[in-house]
Amino acid sequence: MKSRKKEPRDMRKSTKAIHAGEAEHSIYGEVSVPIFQSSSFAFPSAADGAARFAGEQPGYIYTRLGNPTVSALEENVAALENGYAGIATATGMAAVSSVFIAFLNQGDHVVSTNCIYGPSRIMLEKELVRFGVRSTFVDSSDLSNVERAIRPETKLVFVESPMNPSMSITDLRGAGEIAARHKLLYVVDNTFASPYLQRPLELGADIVINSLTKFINGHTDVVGGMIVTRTEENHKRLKKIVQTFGGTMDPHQAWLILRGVKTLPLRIERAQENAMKLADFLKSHPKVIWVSYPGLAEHPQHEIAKKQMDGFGTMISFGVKNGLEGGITVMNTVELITLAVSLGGVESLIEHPASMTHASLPREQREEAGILDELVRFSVGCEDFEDLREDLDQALGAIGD
Ligand code: LCS
Repeated sequence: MKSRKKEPRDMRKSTKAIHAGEAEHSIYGEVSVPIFQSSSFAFPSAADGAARFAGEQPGYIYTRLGNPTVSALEENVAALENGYAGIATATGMAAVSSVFIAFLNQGDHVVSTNCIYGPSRIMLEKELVRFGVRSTFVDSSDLSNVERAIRPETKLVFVESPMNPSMSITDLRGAGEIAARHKLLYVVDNTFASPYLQRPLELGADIVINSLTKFINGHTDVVGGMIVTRTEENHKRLKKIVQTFGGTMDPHQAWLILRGVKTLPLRIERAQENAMKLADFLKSHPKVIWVSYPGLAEHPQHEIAKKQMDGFGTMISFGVKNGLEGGITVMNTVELITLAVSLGGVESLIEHPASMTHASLPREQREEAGILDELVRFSVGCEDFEDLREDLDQALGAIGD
């Protein structure tokens, strides 16, 4: 293959999604990055082996420590996020746990968004507390709550925006300014937007996490995670932790995700167009009480979303009449739209956070985070808008008056 003049970092984002990470030089001129399905890599000599272990010579050693197919995906997502480098992990949760393990010590304190993916909150609140790490959960859509929660022992600020599942937005640059003023590590979970729509590292984040299971892979067939840092120092620390604790990615998994990421821009553009039209449709539906979609002018953080995102995304939350019962009716009545957790795939999925993804949280915490019984979470896919509208309409029609 001819070497390209343009570095991936200098490409525009759709070009990055397709080309970043592809091998610059290949033996056979293969266009698709191959699956290097090998757990170990031979050294030309004992001296080369020693030099690779010492980090003095490039080259692979062992797949838990690094693999060419996995590296290609890491380069791709790091380019999309405009970061220093990426570290692929087995799942999104492996990315979240690796960041906490790498940077939190006994006695440290975390300030986190209160409306985050349920297991991320459980990790902080129930597991890391065993190691002496305390956390405070606040509504970070109001930055004064973040500022007020900071203590002398605070080490890290953890933000998810848009929030899962309320779709509230945090001013990412503003949160970054607070973190920087207090010299705190600022970590953003970018899963709900993806780097195609939002790049937290450009807004002051030190570290960005993505569950690749969602938009980046986009086909609801693989799990995976990625950590991208702004600095080499944080990258090195995290790399050591991920390699040592072992939550690394398999090459076949990486190859499938590389295949998915190439169409990230196309998928998001299409699904986002559907989402805007469906949010308008839901807003005027008699069985719907409220709709939370950042693209609606009445969304409380619509202006911030406009400023920090390149589009409003494909996730909609809405409240239906008759509370829990109404939500269950919708979920049992949809035909085309699939009742399943997860999000960001080509197919539309619907779920009920209070009884599914966020059921592990006590009711009081759920309600404080806006996760009401009536809340239905809708991941809009790439189907035809009219088919989705008809399906939603018949399912909402089944809710009693
Ligand atoms: N961060 C966010 C914001 C997520 O939504 C999820 C998964 C994760 C991290 C963890 O990623 P995983 O380990 O599953 O790759 N969210 C899910 C959800 O809302 N429904 O099903 C999974």
